Amino acid sequence: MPTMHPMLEFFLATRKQSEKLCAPLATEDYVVQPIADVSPPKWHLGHTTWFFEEFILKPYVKNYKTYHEDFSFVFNSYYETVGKRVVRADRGNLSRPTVAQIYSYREQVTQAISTLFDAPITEDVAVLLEIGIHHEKQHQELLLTDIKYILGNNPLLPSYDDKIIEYPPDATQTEWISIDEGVYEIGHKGDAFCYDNELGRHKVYLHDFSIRNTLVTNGEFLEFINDGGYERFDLWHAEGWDWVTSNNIKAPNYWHLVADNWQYYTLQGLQPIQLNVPLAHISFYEAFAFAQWKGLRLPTEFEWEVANDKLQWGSRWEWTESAYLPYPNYKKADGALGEYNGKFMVSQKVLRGGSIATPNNHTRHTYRNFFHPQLRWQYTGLRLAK
Ligand code: AVJ
Ligand code: FE
Repeated sequence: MPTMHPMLEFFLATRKQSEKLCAPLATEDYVVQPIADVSPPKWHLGHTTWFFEEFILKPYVKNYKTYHEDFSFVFNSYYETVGKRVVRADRGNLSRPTVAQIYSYREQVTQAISTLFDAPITEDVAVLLEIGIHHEKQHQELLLTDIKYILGNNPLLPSYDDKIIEYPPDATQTEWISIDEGVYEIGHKGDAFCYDNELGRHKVYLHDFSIRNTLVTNGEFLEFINDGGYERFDLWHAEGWDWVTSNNIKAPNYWHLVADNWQYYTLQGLQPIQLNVPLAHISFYEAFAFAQWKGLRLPTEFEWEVANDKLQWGSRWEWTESAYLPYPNYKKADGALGEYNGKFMVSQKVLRGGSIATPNNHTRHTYRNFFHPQLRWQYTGLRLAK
């Protein structure tokens, strides 16, 4: 029997994993969109499929028959190059196409991509396939965090799956790592896959700094809460303080005060908070205010990348002090895929690391995640620097 092409194997495993993440869901869970940032699980399943259909099957397969003419309108996320689309906040109104239709769409597209491997695949197709697979992996993280938001905002706080460990304790003792001033190289090196926003390796000068090897824990953040951190305007940015007061923020997302004790919604349902585990679900504003309260600061994305091999990381996306900007030699790709990352390089913060929701081998020490500062439905935490 001939062995399977490694890229086909990677593709099929990735397709399967998205469906596995949805296996614990009831049909009703697939449909709702509690806030605009959270997409219905069925939309993720369709959108990741559309990506392969739009960017590979339509342009490269002669006589490919599109699954449904409306699906580009329904599942295009933000590609102006491709055309009109459902506004993001309306994704929860898509009771049609049905979940069953979307699974059948997945099947047709998975099959059509597999068929491409009957002949040697071209370099163009290989490049697009690699992006498509990594794209689906990014959506697997969003799928899980969106599922958590959907179930965690259902008044019954249902559990999703008992096996996921969302709050793994750090394996090491807390220490401060000192790094000497100097000129360091930043950015991706080598032939392995990375996104365009990591490219353009370049030099950055850093002053002497220290960075903690471990993440800030729930216990440490609880001290901030108990010390009135959410009531002290002096710790916050003006924007952050407006956010706290207008949204009546008193704790990280998913924290509930139950009979004077803090509990949090987890994928296993409501549980008492554990103190010695990395904090999650905070905004950039909260990360900053906490560091202010400590008399310390957040690392920049460059400090994080340079110190990376001495850090315990990977369970949380870590807010950095860095704005999400292009590297000096950043080049946008031509066409629709130029819209993938580049057009978001304004008004967002860089997060480094990864999270318990990140698929295996998906992140790396040069990976740049990015979100607006008020968002906290991802597994966002923080690390201190000075
Ligand atoms: C890198 C997580 C900010 O959520 O838009 C998904 C990932 N890019 N489809 C996002 C992404 C294209 C992206 N983040
Ligand atoms: Fe996407």
